[in-house]
Amino acid sequence: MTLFPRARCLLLALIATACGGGSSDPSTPGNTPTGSTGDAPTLNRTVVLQGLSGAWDVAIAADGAMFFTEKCRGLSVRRTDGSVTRLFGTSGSALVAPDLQCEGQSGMHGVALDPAFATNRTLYVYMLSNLTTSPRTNRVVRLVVNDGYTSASNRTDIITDIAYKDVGNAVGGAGSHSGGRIRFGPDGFLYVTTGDNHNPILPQSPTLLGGKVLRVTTNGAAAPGNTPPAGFDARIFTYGHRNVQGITFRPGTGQPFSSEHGPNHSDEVTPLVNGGNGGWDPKDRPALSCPGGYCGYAGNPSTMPMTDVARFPNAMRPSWNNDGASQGMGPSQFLVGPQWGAWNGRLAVGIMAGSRLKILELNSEGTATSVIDASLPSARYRGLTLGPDGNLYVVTEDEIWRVTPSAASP
Ligand SMILES: [Ca+2]
Repeated sequence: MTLFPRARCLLLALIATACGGGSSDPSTPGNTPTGSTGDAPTLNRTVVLQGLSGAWDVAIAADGAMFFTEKCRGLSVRRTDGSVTRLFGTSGSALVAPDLQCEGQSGMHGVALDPAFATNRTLYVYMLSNLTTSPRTNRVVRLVVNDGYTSASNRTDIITDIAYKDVGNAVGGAGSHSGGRIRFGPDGFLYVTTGDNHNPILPQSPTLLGGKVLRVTTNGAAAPGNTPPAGFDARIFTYGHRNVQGITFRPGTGQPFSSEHGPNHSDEVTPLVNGGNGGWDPKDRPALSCPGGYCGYAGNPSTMPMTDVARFPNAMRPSWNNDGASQGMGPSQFLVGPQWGAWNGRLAVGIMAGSRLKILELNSEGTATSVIDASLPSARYRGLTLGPDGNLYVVTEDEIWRVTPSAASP
């Protein structure tokens, strides 16, 4: 492992494509291992869309059509000729969703294409809806888009009971911690990430769907093979999460990895295990002062850990946490294909408040052994998707980029 002093790193940034972060032992919580820079691919960035408002996620069809969401507007599509149609959302959309709500962190979030999209034209979005009141809920909605990408139809709400923070309180406003990334795994099932709503009981609740990763069929039913503990909702794949903003699948093994915010410390990337507990439990901490009973912001990595191995000795261990501080970890996406050179198989993680893209090298257990910053502009890295063209699509608040790699010469 090569360590570069900061000044040299800045200089090298002019000619190389990535620079190392911190240093020291990756096995020690709070430390960031440093990667080498010499074998990174060259990254060419194209701004595909700009002037967006609260852009959140993107999905690319095999023919190049680009679906994207904006939190307070809904789902749109950019055709390959560059023209854009608002498909599903607020007034002005081809299919209006009068129940779509936009509040705090919540609104229209993830978008995913059905594995058979090319033939069934089916896709899915995650959104806050007021169809269920007191409290409102987050939903997963299935849609069909026509061949010309000009209209959406056949709305079917396949999950209607994902917890939502309906009322603000001392620790945050309504709409906080809604999760919202949706991705199909290589097993053909839809993984749905949710958040804890600042509700102390949600992450460890066996029946409430906040603070979870769900694994469901295209009808929203529990996927066969889920193994949550007895008494749990059968749609639950993993539980004990805080606010999962990213999920991606390791090439080769297909293991899902999550990425989620920490409470002012300990953003986490976690290799998920079917039925596993992420170890987040922000309740019943008598030593802490917990407004509304939510201890999530009250402690430190020892007194309010993101992964409480004292309470839950078998909790899933994170493969990496972010410097002991929270910098707003958002989406994650494995990079796949020879065009990525030495980064083929590495994990890209978007950092929002920290405004950068991290590239993690993982060992066979999924533990990060190298972490570097990609040489890309500062931005809120809100969404990441690998397109069928092998390029990385990046969603910031107001733009979508296509990042095309060129592998370094051997
Ligand atoms: Ca955890």
